Amino acid sequence: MTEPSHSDPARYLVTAALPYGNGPIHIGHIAGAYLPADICVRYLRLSGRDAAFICGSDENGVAITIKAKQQGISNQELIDNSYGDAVKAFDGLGIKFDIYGRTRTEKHNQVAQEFFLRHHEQGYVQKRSTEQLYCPACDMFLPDRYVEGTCHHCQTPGAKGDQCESCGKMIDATKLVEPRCALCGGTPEVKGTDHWFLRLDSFEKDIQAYINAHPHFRDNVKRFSNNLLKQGLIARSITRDLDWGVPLPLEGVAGKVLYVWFDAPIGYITFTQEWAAAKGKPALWKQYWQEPDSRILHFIGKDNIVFHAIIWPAILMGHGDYQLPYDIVANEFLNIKGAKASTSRNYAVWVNDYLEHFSPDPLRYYLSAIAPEGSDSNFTWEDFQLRNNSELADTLGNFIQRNLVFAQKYFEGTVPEARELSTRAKAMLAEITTARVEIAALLDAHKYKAALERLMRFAQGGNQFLENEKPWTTRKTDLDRCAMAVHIGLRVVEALGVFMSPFLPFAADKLRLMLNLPALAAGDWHQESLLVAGHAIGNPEILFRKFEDDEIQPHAEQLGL
Ligand code: B3M
Ligand code: ZN
Repeated sequence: MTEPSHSDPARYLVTAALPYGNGPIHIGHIAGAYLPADICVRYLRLSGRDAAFICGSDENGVAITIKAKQQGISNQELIDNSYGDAVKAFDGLGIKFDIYGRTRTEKHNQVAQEFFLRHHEQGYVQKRSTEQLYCPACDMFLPDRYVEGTCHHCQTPGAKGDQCESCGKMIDATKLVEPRCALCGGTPEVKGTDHWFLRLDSFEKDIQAYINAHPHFRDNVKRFSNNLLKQGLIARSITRDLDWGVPLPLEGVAGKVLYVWFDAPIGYITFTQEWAAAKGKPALWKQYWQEPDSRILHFIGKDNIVFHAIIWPAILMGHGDYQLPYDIVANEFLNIKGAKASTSRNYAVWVNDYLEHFSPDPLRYYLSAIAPEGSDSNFTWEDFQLRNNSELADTLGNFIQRNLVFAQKYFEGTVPEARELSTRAKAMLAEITTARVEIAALLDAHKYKAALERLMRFAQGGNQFLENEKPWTTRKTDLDRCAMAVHIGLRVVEALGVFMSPFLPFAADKLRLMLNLPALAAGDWHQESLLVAGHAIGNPEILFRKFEDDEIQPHAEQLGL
């Protein structure tokens, strides 16, 4: 294992976990992976770094076939519906991938099969005969979590085939007493079938070295990975008996496909290739994946840690031509009103429902403010309303508004001249520089919640400055002093517009128009102020409005509980 380079890389490849194509996107998904990834990419670009942002839908696997059957539609219909919902949700929230691909393509099959064959040739996968529960009525081998029965350790009935909730022990599904198919209630039988196992044990030392060489991983990733490594890695089956997946590229294996968690992360590569091809530079993807001066960042929810920190690096190592992920940014869960979100119980806040009633920035703000970075966090509609009204509208929006209106009303819509700076004004200008540096450091460290807090502290400092300088008073007593205060206030507004743009891109764009400044471009994080005395500003508009109780109430009630 070579040590990763910590010097500034030539380019970044940022991915967000591929949403599973069996249902709509809810705000837990957004807080867990997509929003922090989007903020990261927006910030990287704004600070002058090159970043490709890759995502797409994960469309193989048994869970899709089961959900489609339950809904009485075809697998294809289900994944098409999910794809449409996801594209709309991400677009509406301003989460802007460079590509949003799909894993059900011939191209992806080829990329995934090439990975499998590499591993196969080098002896990293091994064929083994196994015994599994097969449901004759459903005509399928049952995944462990679709079998129920009495636990063979503690005799508690109603145990699922992977783990017993009563005694906590791992269950061998074929040993369940009186097993039942969770799909049809029928009695499954034990049947022999061959599978191909990825020899994770042969990568154990290298994976441990990899984790050790990345001390910047978040604690949850390190803890989880080290824990698994301590128990020892064992070979895992990477094939399934199913007709919905990437066909196993070997002779005489009809009906076998790759396990979805083997092909899904390879989707990151497939989509990068498709993105590069669409740009007319078909070899460009290699720079991002294969050259050591690139940095690969994966944003995921905590339930995906094992796949990204252990299995995926093993898949990449076994292939040999690829860089390993530089960082795996895993978030904890976002609960809804204290309870775990659940798609099957329809207990969630669906993004496209939200977008029918509200604009995207308030949700981006709130989900960043309560980001589940170090521990689970909690969404409630009441808190969403409160923080929107008191922080976004009052602290941030009102400060911006006051300065712009003042300039419009008393300085003919131009930036007034600051002839002589008060001590407070000098301190405020210094704070612009300090905030810029500190927010950047937090964003570079993927501490999005703290970065937003720092930004809000900066806005509060601006409010305080105005309160102290009282331009509404000095307007009548000392016009030069008043002009100076408004000048500095507008400089703070301008800086806020830059700092908030990764979090609140829609409002930031609007603010640039209101300041009559060109749209933000790559590298502008470090831009010198463009607000020279005499610069004509545009028309001030309300950036963030408050939410009334009766707009919020119906949503809160709909969640019930
Ligand atoms: N589709 C997320 C999930 O279903 C999974 C992520 C794949 S990332 C390669 O939990
Ligand atoms: Zn069945």
